[in-house]
Amino acid sequence: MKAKAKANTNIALIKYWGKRDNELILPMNSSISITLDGFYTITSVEFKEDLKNDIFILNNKETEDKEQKKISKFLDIVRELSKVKLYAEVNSENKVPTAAGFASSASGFAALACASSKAAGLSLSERELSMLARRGSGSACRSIFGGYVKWEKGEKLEGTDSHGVRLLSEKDWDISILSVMVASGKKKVSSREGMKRTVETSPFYSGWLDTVEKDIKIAEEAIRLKDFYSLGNIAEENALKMHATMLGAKPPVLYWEHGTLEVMGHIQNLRESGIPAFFTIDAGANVKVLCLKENENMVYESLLKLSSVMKVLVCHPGSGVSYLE
Ligand code: 2P0
Repeated sequence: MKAKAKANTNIALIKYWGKRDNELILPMNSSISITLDGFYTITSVEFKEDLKNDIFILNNKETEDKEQKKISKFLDIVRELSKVKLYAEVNSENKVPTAAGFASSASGFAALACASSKAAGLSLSERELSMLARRGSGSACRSIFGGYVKWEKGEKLEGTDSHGVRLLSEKDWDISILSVMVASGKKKVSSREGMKRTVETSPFYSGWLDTVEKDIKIAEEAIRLKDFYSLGNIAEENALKMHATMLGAKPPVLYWEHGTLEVMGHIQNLRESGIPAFFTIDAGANVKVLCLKENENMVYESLLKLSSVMKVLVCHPGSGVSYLE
C-alpha cells in the first residue's frame, strides 16, 4: 500500500481563469500549457493500519492544519474510489521555486494523484489520473502529460470529460521558457480567490469567455505547425487579456509590479529589433519569457541587465508523471 511518483509543473500559454464548479474544479474555459523540465514534486504515499489521521510532510517538515486538510480532502476522494479505509502518510519533496511564480500545486497534486491512487491499489489511465489530479488543483490535470497539453474544459456536470490531452510530446518541439523573477514577496490574492472574484464581479469576464476558445484554436494550430511566432503572439495576447479581466474585478486584482512592466517593455523592444521573444504572466508579478533555443543565451543575458530582475531560470518542455516505486 505504498507508491512514489514524480510530476513536473507546467506553464499555461492559454490560461485557465474561472471555474464553473468550485467543488469539482471544472473550468469555464479550456487551456493550453507546456509541462516544464526541472521543476518538480516527488511524493510518496503509504496507507497504514496504525494511523489515526493523515500526515503530510513537505520538504521534511510536518505541515500546518490548512495544508493537511487540503491533502486529506483529496485522499478522501481516493479512499472513496478504492474503498480503502486507512489513513495515509504523505511525504513530498518540492523542487518548484514558489518565488518563481510557478504553481507548485500543479506538480504537487499530479504527483499525489499518481502515488495515492497506486498505493490504494487503483490502476488508472492517464485520463483518469488527470481527472483525479484536477480535483486537487485545476492546473494539475495538465501536469500528468508531458510536452504541450490541452485541458479540455468539458461540458458534463460531473466533469467526466474535463481532463488533459497531449498535443505534442516534449521531444517533438524544444523551445526555451525563461522564468524572470522580479518580486520575492508572497502574492496578496491567491489564484483561487482571484479567479472567483473575476468571474463574480468583472464586467470584462464575458469578453474573455467570448474569445478564449478562438485563442485555443490559434494556439493548437500553432503547436501543430510548430509555428513559434503565432504561438508566442497568441500566448502574450491571452495573458494580457486575462489580466485585463482581473483589473475590472471589484475590488480589482492587480498582480503586476514595476519590474513586471520593465520586463514586458524589454521583450517588446527585443521583438522590434527582430528577436522573436514573447511574455506571459500568471497570477503574480514575475514574467515568463518564450524564445527560440538559438536566442536563449542572448535573451537570458539581456534580461539579467534589467534593474528589477533578480534571477532568471531557464527551462524547456519536460515529461509527464512517472512512478518511482
Ligand atoms: C493557469 N493559473 O492556467 C492559470 C493562469 C494561474 C494563472 O491555474 O483553484 O492553482 O487550484 O484550480 O490551478 C493557477 O490556479 O487553481 C492557475 P485551483 P490553480 O495556469
